[in-house]
Order: sequence, then structure tokens, then C-alpha cells
Amino acid sequence: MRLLIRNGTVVSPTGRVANDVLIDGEVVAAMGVPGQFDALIGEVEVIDAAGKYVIPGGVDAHVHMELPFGPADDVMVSSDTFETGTRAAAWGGVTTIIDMPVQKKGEHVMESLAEWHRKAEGNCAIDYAFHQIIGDVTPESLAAMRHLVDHEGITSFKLFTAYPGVYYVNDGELLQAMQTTGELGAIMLLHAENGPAIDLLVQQALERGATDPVHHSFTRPSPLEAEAVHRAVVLSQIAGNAPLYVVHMSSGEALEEIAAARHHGRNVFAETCPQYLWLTLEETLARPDFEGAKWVCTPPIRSRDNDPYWSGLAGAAHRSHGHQADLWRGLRMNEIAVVATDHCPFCFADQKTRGIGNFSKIPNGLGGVEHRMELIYQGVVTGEITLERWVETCSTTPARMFGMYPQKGIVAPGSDADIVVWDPSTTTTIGVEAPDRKHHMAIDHSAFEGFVVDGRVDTVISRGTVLVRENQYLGRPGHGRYVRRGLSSYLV
Ligand code: DUC
Ligand code: ZN
Ligand code: ZN
Repeated sequence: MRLLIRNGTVVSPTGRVANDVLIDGEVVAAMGVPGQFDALIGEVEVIDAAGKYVIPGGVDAHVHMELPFGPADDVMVSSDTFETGTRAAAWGGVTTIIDMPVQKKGEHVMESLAEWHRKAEGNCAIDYAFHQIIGDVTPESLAAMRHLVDHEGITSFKLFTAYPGVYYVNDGELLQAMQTTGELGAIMLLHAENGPAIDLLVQQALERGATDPVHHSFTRPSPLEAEAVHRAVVLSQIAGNAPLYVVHMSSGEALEEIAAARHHGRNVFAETCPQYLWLTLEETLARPDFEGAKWVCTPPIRSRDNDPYWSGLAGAAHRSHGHQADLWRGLRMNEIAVVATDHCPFCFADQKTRGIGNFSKIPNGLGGVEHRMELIYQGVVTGEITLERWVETCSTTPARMFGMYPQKGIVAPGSDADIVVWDPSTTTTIGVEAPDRKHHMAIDHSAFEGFVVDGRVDTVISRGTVLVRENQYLGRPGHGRYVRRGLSSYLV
């Protein structure tokens, strides 16, 4: 099967060029000046991309489909399965996801990986890979990490300094795991918050009757994110400059820690998510009548200015951080390398409402896999980043960071034909109430309900197969394949 994308503008991190793209089977066969392949018309299927951008399919490096979340006696499972979540991702111009098998305390890494393969295999509309979560640093899990790098195509591991009793690892365990990732040339992903301190603040808040969703943010103040980032940066130094990638960064202070480390030439990278770039506590978590629960995710959505709770406690003068502005700047300056979503949806009706009267019981997570490309493109429209940087942070860099480049992340001869045709001339309305394209995620609300953004996914191609075209879904479960990853391209 051959496809010809004609008359479009191909965008990569290094620029944009008028090129036609010829796809043969699963890969890009050739690219050339407009009209170069016109002799093939009649023999190939043609997609007209006049006035549109032709970009590499999105790579969302941080998602959680059907993730069991919460303590053992009260587990809730994130509401998108691999089937529904990857279909929604395809609708949103994403052609590769990286999900995360979970090893908790006392569990076996290899069993968790086998379980994730069982959940994903045969169900995904798009290609998928895994980062392995290590919740229990033991000789067995350290040995398993070696096995995963050498034999399973898993070259990155996620650890947590948050969630004591569930995923939390202490500093010694973190250092030991970093020594292992450093030796292997693998990357450690870190959820960086000071879990024990947060647990104390949560307990104190509940004791004084502060039970509304907004207290989820007040009890996870941004200095406790920055402190955890700083500690991890130091530990990675002690581990011999072991590569560190801080996931879902939400605050200006945490960003300062990353920027300082990078300034000193350290192997430290950061990721943020659309919710931290676009949403503020005042407009979301602080909504009355428990509606704020829809936006409970971790780290929390930050205040427009600063965190009133911790500045009040410390008696500090009010100072304006503007977390969102800081994060956009970080994205522009490459202090933040990647935008992912941390897609982890929970329905309001039967999941979020479990936390009425106790915000700490609200399952943590937002659905966003379908909207990252358009929400970050809006940053192009508003002048925060360039068109090239959009492609870089949403596709090329995650592919390079996690050992999938140039198979993924670029429109180039020999690369997988994972391509999105993007129409900048129209708009998208986001949400369950959206008039012509209600969201496809298995969640009963949207964190971005009613947002009208410029641009729209027009056509989505995954390894040469058209998944979305003319507002029609043509994909199927099982098209997506497991991607074995190599080592990161960013490390020498
Ligand atoms: N944060 C979330 O919001 N959900 C899942 C896990 C996490 O770290
Ligand atoms: Zn996390
Ligand atoms: Zn996550």
C-alpha cells in the first residue's frame, strides 16, 4: 500500500519545508519537492495537505492506561483501557505512547511487566512502549532492571519520592537505583515530591477540617517539589551523573533546580504537561461543590501567583512566581525538554466522588492524551514557542530521549510512517460537550472543557495505516505494536 501526502509543509525541529511525502508500506520511502511524485498519481492513495502542516506523529512519553491507583484496600483503576486510551490518543494525533508497568512493595518486576503486556497486547490502536516503575528497590529488582535493558527494550525506570507506603523510595534506595541506571546507561524518571512531608500536611489539614479538593494543592506546596528535585539532582551527581528525567514538573521553583543542574552540564532533563502550562488552581481545584475534584492530579495544579498556604505559614511576603509563565519559558529555553500528559483519567461520577469529605481519597489524575498536540500548538499561536519547538517537544525529543529515534519522532526516509496532517486554518473545541468532536477518552468530564484552540488534527497515519481522516476513525485495536527501545540519544 502506497500513500502520497502532497502539497504540505513538513515540519521538524530544524525547520519547515514544502515537501511531498511518499509512504510505502510502514515507512516513509521518499520525500521531494512538491510534484516530484505526481507520476504515481493513479497508483497511490493521495492525501492533499495543501495549507497544512505535515508533522511526525505525537509521542506521549507518560501515560497510565488502566492503572490501579490508591491503597490496597481502596484501589481505583484509571478509566481508559489500552483500547480506549490509544484510540483517543490517535484522535489527538499521537502515534506512540509510553505507559508504565507498576512494581509495588513486595511485588516482582517481571510479573508486573508480564501483566502490562497482557493488558496492552492486541488492544492498542497505536504503538506503545514501557517505562518500568520500581516501587521496591531490592537485589531482585536491581537485577531485573539489567534484564529489562538488555533483553526487553525497556531503558528507563520510574521511581517516586512521593506516595509513602505505595511507591515511595527513600534516599538510599533512590541512590542505589541511580547507581544501577547510571551503569546501564538507562534513564531514571522521577516523580519528585517530598512524600513524608506532604503526608504530614495532609493529616494536619484533615484534622482541622480542611477537606475540600483545593487542599490537595495546599498540602503539596511547590517548595516540596523543588526540594525533592534538588535532592534527586544531588543524588544523581553522587551516582556519577546518572541520567535523571523529572516527570510532570509543575512549578517555577522546581524548574530553577533543573535549570541550575543543566547549567552545570548535568544529565538532568524535565517534562511538563499541558495542565501545568494552561490551568491555575483558582480556575480549577478551587471550584465549589466538590467540582474541583476533577482537577486533582499530582503534583497539583498551581496557583496563578504563588502558593498562599505555604507563604502564609512561613510569613513570607507575597511574591509572584507565575508558575505557568515560568514553565512556558522553560519550554522555550530547553530547560524543559518534553511535554507529556501523565494521562491518568478517573470519572467524576463514581471515582472522584469517593473523596467527598476527604480530598486525600480523590484518585489522582487527569485525562489529556487526546489534547496535548492541540494544547501545545496553542502555545505556538500565542507566541510562547515556535512551530518547530512544538514538534520537538511533543514528538522528536521524547523519541530521542527514550531510544526510539529515528524510527519515531521525525518525518524522514526510512522512519516509520507515523504522520499527522495538521490543519492550522480551523479550530477545535475540547470537551464532552464539544459540538462536532466530543472527546474520545473514557471519562465523563474534561479538564479542558470548553477550551477553543486553534488548529486541528486532520489526518493521522500510523506505520502507513490511516487511523483518522475526514473526522472518521479508521483504526483498530491490535494495530499498535510494542516498541523495544534503545538507549537515549541525549547521553554520551
Ligand atoms: N500523578 C497523577 O496525577 N496520577 C497518577 C500518578 C501521578 O503521579
Ligand atoms: Zn507521577
Ligand atoms: Zn504518571
